[in-house]
Amino acid sequence: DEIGDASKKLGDASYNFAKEVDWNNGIFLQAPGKFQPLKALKAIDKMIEMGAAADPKLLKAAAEAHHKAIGSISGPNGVTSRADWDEVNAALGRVVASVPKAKVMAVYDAVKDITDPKVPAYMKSLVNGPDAEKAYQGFLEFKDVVAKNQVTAASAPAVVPSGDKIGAAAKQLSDASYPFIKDIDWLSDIYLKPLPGKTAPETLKAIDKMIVMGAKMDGNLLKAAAEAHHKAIGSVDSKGVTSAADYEAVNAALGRLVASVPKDTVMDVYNSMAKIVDPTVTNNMFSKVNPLDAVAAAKGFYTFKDVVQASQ
Ligand code: DGD
Ligand code: CLA
Ligand code: CLA
Ligand code: PID
Ligand code: PID
Ligand code: PID
Ligand code: PID
Ligand code: PID
Repeated sequence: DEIGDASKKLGDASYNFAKEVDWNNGIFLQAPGKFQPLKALKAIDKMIEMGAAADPKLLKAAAEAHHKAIGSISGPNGVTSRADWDEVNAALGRVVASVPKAKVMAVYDAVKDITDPKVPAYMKSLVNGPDAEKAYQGFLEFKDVVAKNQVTAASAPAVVPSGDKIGAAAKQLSDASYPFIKDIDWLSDIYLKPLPGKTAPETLKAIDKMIVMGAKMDGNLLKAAAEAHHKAIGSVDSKGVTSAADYEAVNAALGRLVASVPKDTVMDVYNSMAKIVDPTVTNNMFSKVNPLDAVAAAKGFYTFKDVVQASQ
C-alpha cells in the first residue's frame, strides 16, 4: 500500500536519527515539563479516544510490529533493525489513517499543552542536529501520504456485552475494592519513578509480554475497555478518583478482556512483571493505604479471577 511504500522513504530519512537516539535513557520516563497529573490525564484521555476510534485490526498489527521490532534490537542504544523500524512506522501510519484527523490533532494539542517548549530542542541536542532535521522532513512527507489515505469517520463503537457472569462478578469486586481505590493517591508522581535496580532492557522484556497479550485480545472488547476508561476519566473528582459506577464498568470491561486471551498469555505478563518489581515497591504501596481496605480488595480480586478463568 501507499503508506507501506512511504514508510521506506521515511526510513531512508530517519534511520540515522533512530540509531543516534539513546533509547535506554531514563529521561523518557519523566514528565515532559512541569508535573501536572490531571492535565496529563486529559492528554492520555485523548489518546484513549483515538485508540477507541482506530481500526482494531490495524492496532493489532501495530502491536505485532512492535513485538517483532523488540526482537531485532541491537547495540547499546537499543535500536531496532532498519526493516523493523520501517514496519513500525508503516503500521502506526495505518493506525493514524484509520482515525479522523481531528482526533489525531486533539492528541497533538493536548500533549503540546503538557510539554515544556524547550523539550524538542533538548532532545535534538542529544543527537546529530542535521540528522534530526532530515528525519523531521521525512515525517512531513510521510504525513501527507497518511492524510491522503485517512478516513473521515471513526470506526463503529464497541458492542458492550451485558447480563454475563463477568459483569455480575465485577459488581462484587467493585463493592469490595472501591474503599481501597479511594485510599490511593492517584495524583502522586511516584508512578513515574524508575523501578529500583532495573535497566531499560530488563523492563522492556516485561512490556513486550503486555504487547503480545494486547495483540491477542479481542478487538471489540479492547475497544469497549478503552471506551469505559474514557467514560471513567469523565467522572473523576479533584483527587483523580472515578465514580463507583464507572469503576465497576472498567472492572467488567477488563475482566472480559482478560478472558479473551489464553491463561498462559496472562501469566506471562504476571511472571515477567514479578521479576522486575522488587517487594519493596509493593510494601511501599501497601504502607500508604488502609491495610483492611487493601486486604478486602485483594480478596475480591481473587474471587473475581475464578469467574474470569471460567469463561476464558
Ligand atoms: C517534537 C515532539 C516530540 C517531543 C516529545 C514529547 C512528548 C512526550 C510525551 C509525553 C506522554 C504523556 C504520557 C504518556 C504515558 C505515560 C504513562 C505513565 O519534538 C512541536 C511543538 C510541540 C511539541 C510537543 C508536542 C508533541 C506531540 C507529539 C505527539 C504526541 C504523541 C504522543 C506520545 C505519547 C506516547 C505514545 C504512546 O511540534 O516536535 C518537534 C516540533 O515541536 C518542532 O516544531 C515544528 C513546528 O511544529 C513546525 O510547524 C515547523 O516549524 C517545524 O520545520 C520546523 O518545527 C522547519 C521547516 O518548516 C520544515 O520544512 C523542515 O525543513 C524542518 O524545519 C527541518 O528541520
Ligand atoms: Mg510508541 C509514539 C516510544 C510502543 C503506539 N512511541 C511514540 C513516541 C516514542 C515512542 C518514540 C512518543 C514520543 C515522541 O513523540 O517522540 N513506543 C515507544 C517505545 C515503545 C513503544 C519505546 C516500546 C516498545 N507505541 C508502542 C506500542 C504502540 C505504540 C506497543 C501501540 C501499537 N507510539 C504509538 C503511537 C505513537 C507512538 C500511535 C505516536 O504518535 C508517538 C510518535 O512517534 O509521535 C510522533 C518523537 C518520535 C520519535 C522519535 C519516533 C520517530 C518519529 C519520526 C518517524 C521521525 C522523527 C521526527 C522528529 C525528529 C521528531 C518528531 C516530531 C513530531 C512532532 C512528529
Ligand atoms: Mg490500566 C492495570 C492504571 C488506562 C488496561 N491500570 C492497571 C494497574 C493500574 C492502572 C492501577 C497497574 C498497576 C497495578 O497492578 O496496580 N490504567 C491506569 C490508569 C489509566 C489506565 C491510571 C489511565 C486512564 N488501562 C488503561 C487503558 C487500558 C488499560 C486505557 C486499555 C483498555 N490496565 C489495563 C489492564 C490492566 C491494567 C489490562 C491490568 O491488568 C492492571 C491491573 O489492575 O492489574 C491488577 C494494582 C491495581 C489496582 C490498584 C487497581 C485494580 C484493583 C483490583 C481490581 C483490586 C485490588 C487487588 C490488590 C489489592 C492489588 C493487586 C494485586 C495483584 C497481584 C493483582
Ligand atoms: C503544525 C503546524 C503546521 C504544519 C504541521 C503541523 C503539525 C501537526 C502535527 C504533528 C500533528 C501531529 C500529530 C501526532 C499525533 C500522535 C498521536 C498519538 C497517539 C497515541 C495513542 C496511544 C495509545 C493507545 C494505544 C491504543 C489503545 C489506547 C492507548 C485501545 C482500543 C503544528 C506540520 C501540519 C504526532 C493513540 C495505541 C495502545 C491510549 O500542524 O504549519 O507534528 O504531529 O493505550 O486503544 O486499546
Ligand atoms: C498530521 C497533520 C494532519 C494530518 C495527519 C497528521 C499525521 C500524524 C501522524 C502520522 C502521526 C504519526 C506517527 C508516527 C509515529 C512513529 C513512531 C515510531 C516509533 C518507532 C519506535 C521503534 C522502536 C524501538 C522498539 C523499542 C525500543 C526502541 C526502538 C527501547 C527501550 C501531522 C495525517 C492527521 C508514524 C519506537 C519498539 C524496539 C527504537 O497529523 O494535518 O502520519 O504518523 O528499538 O525501546 O529499547
Ligand atoms: C526541533 C527544531 C525543529 C526541527 C526538529 C526539532 C527536533 C525535535 C526532536 C528531536 C524531538 C525528538 C524526540 C525524541 C523522542 C524520543 C522518545 C523516546 C521514548 C522512549 C521510551 C523508552 C522507554 C522506557 C521503557 C519502559 C521503562 C521506561 C523507559 C519503566 C517503568 C528542536 C528536528 C523537528 C528523540 C519511552 C520502554 C523501557 C524510559 O524540533 O526546527 O531531535 O528528537 O526506560 O519503564 O522503567
Ligand atoms: C499465584 C499463586 C497461586 C495463586 C494465584 C496466583 C496469582 C496469579 C496472578 C495474579 C496472575 C495475575 C495476572 C495479572 C495480569 C495483568 C495483565 C495486564 C496486561 C496489560 C496489558 C496492557 C496493554 C496494552 C493495551 C493494548 C495494546 C497493547 C498495550 C493493542 C492491540 C501467583 C492467585 C493463582 C494481574 C496487555 C491494553 C492498551 C501494551 O498464581 O498459588 O495475581 O495476577 O498497550 O494492544 O493496542
Ligand atoms: C489469574 C490467575 C490465572 C487465571 C487468570 C488470572 C486473572 C487475571 C486478571 C483478572 C487480571 C485482571 C485485571 C483487572 C484489573 C482491573 C483494574 C482496574 C482499574 C481501574 C482503574 C480506574 C480508574 C481511574 C481512571 C484514571 C484515574 C484513576 C481512577 C488518575 C491519574 C489471576 C484468569 C488468567 C480486572 C484504574 C481510569 C479514571 C481510579 O490470572 O490462573 O481476572 O482481572 O479514577 O487516574 O486520576
